[in-house]
Amino acid sequence: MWNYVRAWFPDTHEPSSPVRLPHRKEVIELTLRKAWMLATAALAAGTLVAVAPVPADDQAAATPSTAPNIVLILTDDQSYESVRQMPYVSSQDWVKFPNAYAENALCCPARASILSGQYDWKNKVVNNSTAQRLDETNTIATWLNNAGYRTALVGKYFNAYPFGEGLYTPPGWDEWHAVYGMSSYNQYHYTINDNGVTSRYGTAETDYLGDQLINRAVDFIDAVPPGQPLFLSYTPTSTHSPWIPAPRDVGAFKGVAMPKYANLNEEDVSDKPAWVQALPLLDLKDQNRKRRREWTATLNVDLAVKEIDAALAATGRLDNTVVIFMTDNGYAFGAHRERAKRCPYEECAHLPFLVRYPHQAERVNHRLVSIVDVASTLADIAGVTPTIPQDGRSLVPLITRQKTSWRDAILQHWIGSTATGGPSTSNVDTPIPAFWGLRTRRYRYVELETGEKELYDLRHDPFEMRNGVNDEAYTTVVVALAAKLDTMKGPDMPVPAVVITNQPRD
Ligand SMILES: [Ca+2]
Ligand SMILES: [Ca+2]
Repeated sequence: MWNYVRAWFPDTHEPSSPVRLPHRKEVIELTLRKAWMLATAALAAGTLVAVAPVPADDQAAATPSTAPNIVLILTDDQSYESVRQMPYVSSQDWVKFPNAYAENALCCPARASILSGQYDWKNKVVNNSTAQRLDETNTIATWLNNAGYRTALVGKYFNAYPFGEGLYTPPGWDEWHAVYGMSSYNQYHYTINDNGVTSRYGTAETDYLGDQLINRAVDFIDAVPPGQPLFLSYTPTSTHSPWIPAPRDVGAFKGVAMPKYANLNEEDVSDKPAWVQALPLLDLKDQNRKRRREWTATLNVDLAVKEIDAALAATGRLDNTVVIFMTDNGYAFGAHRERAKRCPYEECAHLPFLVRYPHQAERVNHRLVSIVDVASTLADIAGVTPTIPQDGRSLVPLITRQKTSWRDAILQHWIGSTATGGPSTSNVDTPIPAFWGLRTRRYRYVELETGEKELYDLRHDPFEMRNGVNDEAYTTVVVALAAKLDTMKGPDMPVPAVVITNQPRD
């Protein structure tokens, strides 16, 4: 993978220059392409006339909406610790949820759970080959759009979008700026669908995808009529392999030592399931190089948050906007010898999860948050009721310090995979058997389809080095967690069958 990346971009990213985050006007001037601007302006004009609830001339007479604006920053494969490397995000006051987890730590299932508020086996998106199963007519986009929100998706939708279906925009989205499939990870040489008009970009510095997405997000915010609440789903891909940073960020972490976590290349895996025991030791220098690239590529998302905030401030919306910053799944970078994601362990399932909410001071909330909570939370903020059953719960009571009961465990699930037949250089094709798991404040408990089980006491073993499922000291704990898992799974779980053939690289 590394050699592939280096060979593909032999010159663009060689120079080392100091980090400099330009003001958004500078970014716009640097990156906006005239042809794209003209096409979008024409489209936007037509679209606005068609869907704006109030004619432009009558806007002054309209009653301004008090519904909060909502910005969902959804990064891709971002490792938990890398958020600390984002200077602007780190400088903001957030309600921080340090115990947030994906149910299924993979792109499409995670994104479908965010859109639907349902577990993967309920919304039927159980891996990256099944995103077309999502009912796109019933998502946070349709709920908020029906409630009067002007909605936009800017970035990645699903890995295989548009599924061979052409230039379609899913229901509920007024503005649609979705990158096409696998091309979206490269940051150059990608195709993007702007409201039905596709553009193909090349290798010029101004083509850098992250900057192009920033421009689209800012343009969207600028164009929403005053008085109409907005919902922006900003879904960049620079934090995903092959971790291509913006030209201005290259070299930002040169010479910086990478963390040495205890579970990197876990030496004794005799306590682990067979799938982990089958993993070879990784080249940690290579893993560190990738982690450093991830940190560097993350800086463009940091810039995006800053520019989106600037646009919200310039349009008078900042004080009435909820911002959620999160990722769809984590990334292992060699923890337990795993290179990527989907694993049940912390590095795969643990999500950065930050909320900036009007009139709420910075603080930490340690409650257990699941990725399925996002949809109910956005609906609650918008004052609408989801029209499909929700597996998640609104986080608003936690954010606004209301007393409420809360869950004591997060459900985890993976449908299982064999070798995918993908590119031999793929770093995501580790075969991982199906499993169900729980994450409580203290424990992780996993049951695999192989019959293997795992228990980690995170209070004493935060790096999950010692599987204690057969330790007599934990017998009572295991019995209780097994019963809890049965309860949370429900009495019957018709997990949709999956035939995995040429699963899209994720
Ligand atoms: Ca992902
Ligand atoms: Ca071990």
